[in-house]
Amino acid sequence: MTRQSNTNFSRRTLLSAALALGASTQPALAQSKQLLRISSPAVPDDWHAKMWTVLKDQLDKSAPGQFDLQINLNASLFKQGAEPVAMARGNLEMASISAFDIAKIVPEFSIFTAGYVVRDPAHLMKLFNGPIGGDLFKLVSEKMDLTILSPLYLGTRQLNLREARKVLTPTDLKGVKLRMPGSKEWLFLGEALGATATPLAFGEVYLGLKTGTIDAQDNPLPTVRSAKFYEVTKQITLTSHLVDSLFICVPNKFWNALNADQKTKLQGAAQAAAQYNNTQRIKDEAELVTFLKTQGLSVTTPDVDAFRKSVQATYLQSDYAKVWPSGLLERINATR
Ligand code: KDO
Repeated sequence: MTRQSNTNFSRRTLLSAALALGASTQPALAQSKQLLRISSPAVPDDWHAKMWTVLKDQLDKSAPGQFDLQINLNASLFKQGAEPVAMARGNLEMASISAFDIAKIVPEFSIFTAGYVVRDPAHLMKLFNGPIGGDLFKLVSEKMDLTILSPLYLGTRQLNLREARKVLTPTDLKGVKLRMPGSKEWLFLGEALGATATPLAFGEVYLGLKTGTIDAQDNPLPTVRSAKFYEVTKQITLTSHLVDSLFICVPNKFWNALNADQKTKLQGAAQAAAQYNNTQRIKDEAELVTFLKTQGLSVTTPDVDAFRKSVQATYLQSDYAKVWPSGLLERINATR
């Protein structure tokens, strides 16, 4: 009886000591680290998913113990396109958002959702790392409350068809159910290519192609490989219709709460991640035609000039072009 109560006493003592310790050390530790949740729809094997580990590793070295960085891929934390709202609500600290996500709130940005505007990855990086990017990123900060830490090259989008088909000009895509991500800016691009654009989240594309609910999808070749779309399609048509970008960004509130040293280190890590992604992706794009052929796909070259003329005319006649800042297209074209 006595032993028993002694044991009870010592257990209670231990328990309260442990609770006291926990209460004093754990929150203190948690408070000293900035929570940095990242969400991306990318599959783990894609470069713009792997780049988050590059960012994390660099930050662990340059600012050890200062960030609690959590990487969530496959849209497991937020669905594709929901990241800006999640950041505005304080539920997410970092994402790589697209020009299409931005154009919903900053219509001027829709110039980068238009087919055949940006020429190649070097042009893209020059545009966004120069004065054009500077002006537009300022608008993003004002209208979306987001700070862009680095642009990155997502790749050049190509058509990927479930069944082999002769595709030379946009008219050859008439009636083709082309999957696009779910926003009107994306659907417009699909229609401008001559297809019947159908919205579908990235995570559902593989199954859509396999079962035939869609006839085609468009993505850069590295994504065709990493998401294994080549397993459920028969043709790649090299339209090169969009030199696509993403933007690594954080909410202004989060950014402004960092000290100057943390800002420098986080931006440096974001730029290193983007650089890693760009290098790997460009290398991959040069090699993947061969890989895709070995997987049994036919890789065809359409009349790219016919696509370019038709897509550019469609954009120039659209409401999108009406809100492009005057002279911006000319400045983009003149950037070499
Ligand atoms: C896609 O859904 O086709 C797309 O390529 C759109 C991009 O903006 C981006 O969201 C990307 O998917 C994902 O990161 C998956 O690679």
